[in-house]
Amino acid sequence: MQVVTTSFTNKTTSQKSHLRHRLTLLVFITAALNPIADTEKVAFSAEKTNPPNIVFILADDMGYGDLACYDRKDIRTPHIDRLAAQGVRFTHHYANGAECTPTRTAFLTGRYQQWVGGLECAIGTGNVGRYDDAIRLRETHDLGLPVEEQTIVRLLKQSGYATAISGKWHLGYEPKFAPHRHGFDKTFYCIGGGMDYFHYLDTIAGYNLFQDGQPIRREGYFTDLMTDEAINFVKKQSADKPFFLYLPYTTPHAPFQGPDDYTPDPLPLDSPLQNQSKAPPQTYIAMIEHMDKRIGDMLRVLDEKKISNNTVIIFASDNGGTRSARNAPFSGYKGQTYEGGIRVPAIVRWPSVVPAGKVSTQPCLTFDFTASIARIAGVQAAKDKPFEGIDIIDHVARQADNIERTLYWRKPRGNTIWRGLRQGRWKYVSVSQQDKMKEHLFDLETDKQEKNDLKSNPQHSQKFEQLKLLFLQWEKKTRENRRGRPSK
Ligand SMILES: [Ca+2]
Repeated sequence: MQVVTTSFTNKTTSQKSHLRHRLTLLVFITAALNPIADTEKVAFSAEKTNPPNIVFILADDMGYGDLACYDRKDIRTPHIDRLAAQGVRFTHHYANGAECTPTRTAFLTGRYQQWVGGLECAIGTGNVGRYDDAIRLRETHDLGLPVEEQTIVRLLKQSGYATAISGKWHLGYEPKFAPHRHGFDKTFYCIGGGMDYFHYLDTIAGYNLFQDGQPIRREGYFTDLMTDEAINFVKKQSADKPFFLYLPYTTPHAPFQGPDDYTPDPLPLDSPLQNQSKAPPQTYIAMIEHMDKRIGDMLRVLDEKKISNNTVIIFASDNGGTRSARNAPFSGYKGQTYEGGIRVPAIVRWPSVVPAGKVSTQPCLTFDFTASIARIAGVQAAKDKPFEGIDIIDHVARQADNIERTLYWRKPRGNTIWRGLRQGRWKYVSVSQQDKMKEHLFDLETDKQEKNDLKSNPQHSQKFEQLKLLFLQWEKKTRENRRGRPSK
């Protein structure tokens, strides 16, 4: 029987020893009284000497229906599927943002990305994707995640975790935003939103591969390089110190290059493979299958080190899929607040705490994992920057009933602003372009595809007005303190 912590606090050696005896006793008593109580009931009454390791794996632009365990028939993802079989798979999980940067901001800060300012849409090279706040911040070289922001990584490091990122950063090009300034002990990353997988150049031919803020030369397919770095980090960890590994893959983000698609010269900037909407289907599949294979290598290392039972693995995607993805059964794409742009796969495996083979229908967001990680590690947010998510891992570990929540999305890009709000079965969606605005009310329970707009239906017009008002109140609240706003 495995027993794990849910309320770790720093303990002295004698306290740990005492706890170990208490724990052993508790396990035997519980097992004797109830032979089937081998998971959540025991788990949440016991403590363990060490908090678990945490691995957060993020796919990039993976659609809701892009994995075999999410019903994609033409792809093989046995290792991610195994995580789902051994843990909980979420069917109502959402990315905090409809694009890369915002979701990463929300995950690391544990709060709506809107509070930070400038990071509500992907940071692009040149002026790609910018909007008012982001343009102002770029002009003063302030477009990125400021080191003054609270991150879960720094909190984990301060509490004794070894911390590493291997993968995609995308939270600022300026050196002052580099991940080693945010609490990561070890860093290996591509700095931008998408790059040639073999030559590490982005769409303006900027060099993207970095370590601790410095460009670094490597050879190989980026999915392999980052997994190898991560595996080396895990192999070096000692049993007496927990680790947090942030593993944000660039897969299956454009450009579309599989592991066997090496070319001596960099991909031309006008190559059709740079177009995120037009992936050759077999290349797209090869990219995901290779990521899955390498995740399998990581899982094997955890097994070899005999730490799988004490390692929480979280897998999610940073936003909905592009037109190259399978977003079924939803409509809409990356960048939009229709379900296809924000609802994504998510899986948690934590043997003996999180029940195996379960499916959760609890609506949840990326930053719920931040709240869970904080609780698991016994760290707390500053009073003036509380985490805004719920402890979703505790929720599924307890097999608690679904709770009603109100979830918000907002994504400006140029002059276009996408808005979204979900409350229970109801969804408010709007998109505005300067003075033009389209608004909708959908009932997700009967209309997953968001095709049947109910805002003008007299039976539901009150619900529409109520959700719209809620959204406007939230928008106003988050807008007032944002960086990048003109001073009053
Ligand atoms: Ca993305």
